[in-house]
Amino acid sequence: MSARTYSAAHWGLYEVEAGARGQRPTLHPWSLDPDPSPIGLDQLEPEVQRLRVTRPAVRRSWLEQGPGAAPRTRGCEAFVEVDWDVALDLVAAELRRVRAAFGNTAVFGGSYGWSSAGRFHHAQSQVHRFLNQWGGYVRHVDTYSLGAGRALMPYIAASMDESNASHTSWSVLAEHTELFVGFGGVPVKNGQVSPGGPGRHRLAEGLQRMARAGVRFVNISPVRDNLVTGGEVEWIPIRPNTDTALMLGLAYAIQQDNRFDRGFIDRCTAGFDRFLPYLLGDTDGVPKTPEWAAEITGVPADRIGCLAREMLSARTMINAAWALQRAAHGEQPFWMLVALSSMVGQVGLPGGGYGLGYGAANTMGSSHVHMPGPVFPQGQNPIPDFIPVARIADMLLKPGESFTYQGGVYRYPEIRLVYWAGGNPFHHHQDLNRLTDAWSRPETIVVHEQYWTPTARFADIVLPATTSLERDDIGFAGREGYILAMRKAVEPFGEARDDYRIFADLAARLGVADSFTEGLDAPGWLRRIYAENLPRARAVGIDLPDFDAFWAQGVVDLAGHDRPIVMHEAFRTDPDGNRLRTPSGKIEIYSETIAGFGLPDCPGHPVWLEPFEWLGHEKAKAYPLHLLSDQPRRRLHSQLDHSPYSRAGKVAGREPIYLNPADAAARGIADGDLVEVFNDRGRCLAGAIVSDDIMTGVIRLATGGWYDPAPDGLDRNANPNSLTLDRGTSSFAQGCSAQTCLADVRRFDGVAPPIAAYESPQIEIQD
Ligand SMILES: Nc1nc2c(c(=O)[nH]1)N[C@H]1C(S)=C(S)[C@@H](COP(=O)(O)OP(=O)(O)OC[C@H]3O[C@@H](n4cnc5c(=O)[nH]c(N)nc54)[C@H](O)[C@@H]3O)O[C@H]1N2
Ligand SMILES: Nc1nc2c(c(=O)[nH]1)N[C@H]1C(S)=C(S)[C@@H](COP(=O)(O)OP(=O)(O)OC[C@H]3O[C@@H](n4cnc5c(=O)[nH]c(N)nc54)[C@H](O)[C@@H]3O)O[C@H]1N2
Ligand SMILES: [Mo]
Repeated sequence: MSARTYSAAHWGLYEVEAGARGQRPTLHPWSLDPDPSPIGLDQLEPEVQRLRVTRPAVRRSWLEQGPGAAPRTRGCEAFVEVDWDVALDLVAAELRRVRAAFGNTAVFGGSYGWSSAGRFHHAQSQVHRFLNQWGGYVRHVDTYSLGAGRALMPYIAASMDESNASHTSWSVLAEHTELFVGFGGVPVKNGQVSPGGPGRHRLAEGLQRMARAGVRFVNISPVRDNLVTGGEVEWIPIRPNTDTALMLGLAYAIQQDNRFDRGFIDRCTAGFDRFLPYLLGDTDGVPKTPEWAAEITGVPADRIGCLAREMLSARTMINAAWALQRAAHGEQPFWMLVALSSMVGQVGLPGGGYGLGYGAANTMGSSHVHMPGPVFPQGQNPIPDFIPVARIADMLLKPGESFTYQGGVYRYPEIRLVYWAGGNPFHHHQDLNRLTDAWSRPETIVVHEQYWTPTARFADIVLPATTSLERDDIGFAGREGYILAMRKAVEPFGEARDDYRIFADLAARLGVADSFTEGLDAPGWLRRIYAENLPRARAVGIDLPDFDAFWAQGVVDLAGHDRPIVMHEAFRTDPDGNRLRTPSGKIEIYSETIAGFGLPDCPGHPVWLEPFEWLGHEKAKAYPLHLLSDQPRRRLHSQLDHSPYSRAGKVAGREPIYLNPADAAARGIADGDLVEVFNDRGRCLAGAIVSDDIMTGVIRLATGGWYDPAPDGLDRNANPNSLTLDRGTSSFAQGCSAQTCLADVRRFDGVAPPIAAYESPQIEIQD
């Protein structure tokens, strides 16, 4: 067998076996990974490469008539291929023009997206560093993943970065937990992924080990199949977006129980007595009893009361999926979860307390050491303007208007040029019809892409980027227990170039080459960022080999440094000596700071607020199904949707939509039918899977099907964001509310329209 080299993707590490003469290499999962993901093993297949962007391409009207020409034809007009020098000259000239006329605040470079694994060729870091050296840009804050959570949690207990890195290890849960209560399950499909690349996939085994140890599982969720342990799991269906009400009902029952002990509350939390009158109904006349919660959530009151008692009498871990906070008032379920588990009183004990995202990625529950990794420095952005990431359409549609964020009031800048590298907003943003409208406002849109994604098609200038298999890099991910020499496995496709080289060439044209490159080429940067990490690793007790030894070795396995952890253990032991980084140093059940912002949609303690739309809403009469758009099992977001592995999961040629037999029967829909999902925001097609694993009144369509709008507005493919709501979680965090969406489904009886998204756009040769 020939020597293998390594590469990484967000869904795992690969051993790359060189092909025989002229043949492409074969990707094998890392041999030490006990449960590798199949996602991406086929990425070198011709079916995948077929959709690569081969050469720089410019939208015809833009090329012929200049910036701002016919912006509404974006997404449907032909592209003209040009030479690299022509393309780079056009981009440089346009950046210069926009800056001279409108300043750097007219450039949006937020460029949200996961791009690919690798610490140096990280597209967002590349674009941000480039724009920073050139005078700055309008940036984004927070993420689509955790918009509400990231803004809220530093006030309540710990930042999401700190929390993600410090979840109690699976081994501790197996040993100590007696009852695991999951809001939104613990989906093993999501554990395939971690940002930068999982080393050993541990989620399925973590759950199975707990089941074998006799842990009792309760899954409070609109779907059943997102918590599979190999053992018994009690499923409690709940109306989507009502978890906060259920948690309040549980808290009420706990407060009434004579075993409720205020010891932990008094020692380790702040503000319980400001919250209690609300819980009891003294402030609003509505006691948050189990009966009250049952009415809202659909969960029987006696089951709520009973579960509260069970929580008090067992070592209990209470977990919430991140999806709960990607919804209207998404701050509340996370805040209330922390309040509820504080009342149970086991925070900081082995196997007890709360989890925010077991099952959101492979990261949570790791026992691997917390080592900082190599970073490509982004430099300083002199421009103060920003948006909460999911407010992009608002920004483009409402220049000059104000928005609120974490108690401040800010203004949307007027954007003339959008620069995107490593993301797919026509996958990830809500209400794509609204985004299409907003996207027609800027004069120029530049996109670096590997594939002809919907966002590439909606650009004016598309520059072809290499994939991680086409370049050397350093692989690393937080608490994944390795550092990896990612070796180039194949030559770049067509004329694709590394994002770094593209930006270095642009920087040269704009007179900022020296500050962008600091005189280093890509191999020089790999050595530098690796070397800069050595002392940081040493500070946490890890002696890494020097760069040459590392590069020759391929993989440095850090599993020898494993040490299981218990979240908040030190804090619980000595809350004064180990203060949290909240204003009070304690868990804040009431936050003076947030209360001080005076926001009715995010007051000073957790509350139940009606979602913008839900099954209890008037609007449910017209659109009686709640649409959940969860993460796809066969992809990472939209990446590789055109791959054979992703397409093997399609039904009627589209992404599957799950619906309950009763909802299907009422609509004459059978398993395997092509269906149309619709509401007053949009329409898309999908393939029906009729299943008892989803409660009545709820439908589920995973994200990532490549958006394919027909002229009449129908998304011929199946992107749920054709229908979702584009509204901030609250005036506090402004996170995305993707999971707050009513819709309906009907059988599609016409001739199924062909999907254009899996074909390259029309490309012309310059004449
Ligand atoms: N309705 C709904 N919408 C959602 C969600 C939801 O739950 N429901 N979830 C949201 C969440 S949590 C997230 S994180 C977002 C994800 O949204 P994105 O991160 O935007 O999705 P990806 O498909 O990963 O897009 C990454 C893009 O980068 C490109 N790329 C990869 N490597 C490179 C590179 O080296 N250089 C360049 N130039 N490009 C590269 C890929 O081809 C791909 O098109 O979606 C959000 N959208
Ligand atoms: N295979 C794969 N894995 C991924 C990703 C991917 O694209 N593909 N994306 C990664 C990314 S970027 C992120 S941010 C994480 C996201 O991680 P999560 O947000 O946790 O993942 P989701 O799959 O969107 O949702 C988890 C579960 O929450 C349930 N749910 C939704 N709304 C509600 C509700 O109101 N109440 C209750 N009780 N349950 C609800 C859904 O049914 C779903 O099963 O996943 C990561 N993992
Ligand atoms: Mo995410």
